[in-house]
Amino acid sequence: MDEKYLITPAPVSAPSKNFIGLEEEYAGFKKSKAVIVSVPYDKTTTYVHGAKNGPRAIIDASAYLELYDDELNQETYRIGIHTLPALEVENLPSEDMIKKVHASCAELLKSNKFPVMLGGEHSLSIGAVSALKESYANLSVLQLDAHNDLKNEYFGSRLNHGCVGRRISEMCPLVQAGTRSMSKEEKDFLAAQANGKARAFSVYDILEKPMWKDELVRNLTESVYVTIDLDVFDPSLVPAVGTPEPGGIGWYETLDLLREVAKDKKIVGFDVVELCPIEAQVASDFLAAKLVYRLLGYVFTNKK
Ligand SMILES: [Mn+2]
Repeated sequence: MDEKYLITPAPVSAPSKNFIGLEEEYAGFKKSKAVIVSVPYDKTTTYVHGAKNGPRAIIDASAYLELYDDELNQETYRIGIHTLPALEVENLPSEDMIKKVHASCAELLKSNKFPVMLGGEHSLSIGAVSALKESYANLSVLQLDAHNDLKNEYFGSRLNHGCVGRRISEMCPLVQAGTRSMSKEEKDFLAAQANGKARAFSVYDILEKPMWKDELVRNLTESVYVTIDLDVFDPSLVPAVGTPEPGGIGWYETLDLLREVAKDKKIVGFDVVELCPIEAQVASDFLAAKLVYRLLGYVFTNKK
């Protein structure tokens, strides 16, 4: 075969530094309601490395999204979406990365901005949640993830991506969905939480309990931070993650859940994490970008 057919074509235009390629009119900080914070970090990754390239890939892919959202019949970008330069965290120890995320998030909340964090590995959520907790006393967290991440310590660190759920549950109520992989320690921790701070709706609940979504929403408080580990999706849909798990949920199921939560609760920020881009496999990057834009749409529907 002619060699040229084996080469991935380069994108036709240079990628924008702004999410969804927005022009300054809608991307300036002052007028923007939402702000994108990139956290290119993957120091505690345990399987496939490369999540530090996730934020860049999401922003690059977002340039190819339609500005008009055909599900919501609205042009969500009109709320203003500012894209900050990526946080300089790549070589920091986890605790310093988390401190930087906390500071950035707290700063945005002070300016009345809606924070959207792009990962990077999941531990960044600890910094975001701790900042939001200072502004919203009645905060709870919805975690979409294949993994419960409830280990007290993993590979010698309490701030490993496998511990993020556990750390969040120490700050506020935690509700998980789409989980399908845990250790015995995590199982025991969850079982001891009958009236406690962590609740998981596994893929088995989703498959077997028709009312799982209502129950999930009831377990959330009024203000909700959403953290989406992209491995919650089935790996046939999103193969570009560091720790793929078979049997994940689909695009429409995920949107149904997020739409419902956005309708009933006040979503006060979210993150999309663990994208570990695979060269020439842009479907994962594009899904992540579209998910960010759609979720912003749900949050700001009729609130333009
Ligand atoms: Mn995960």
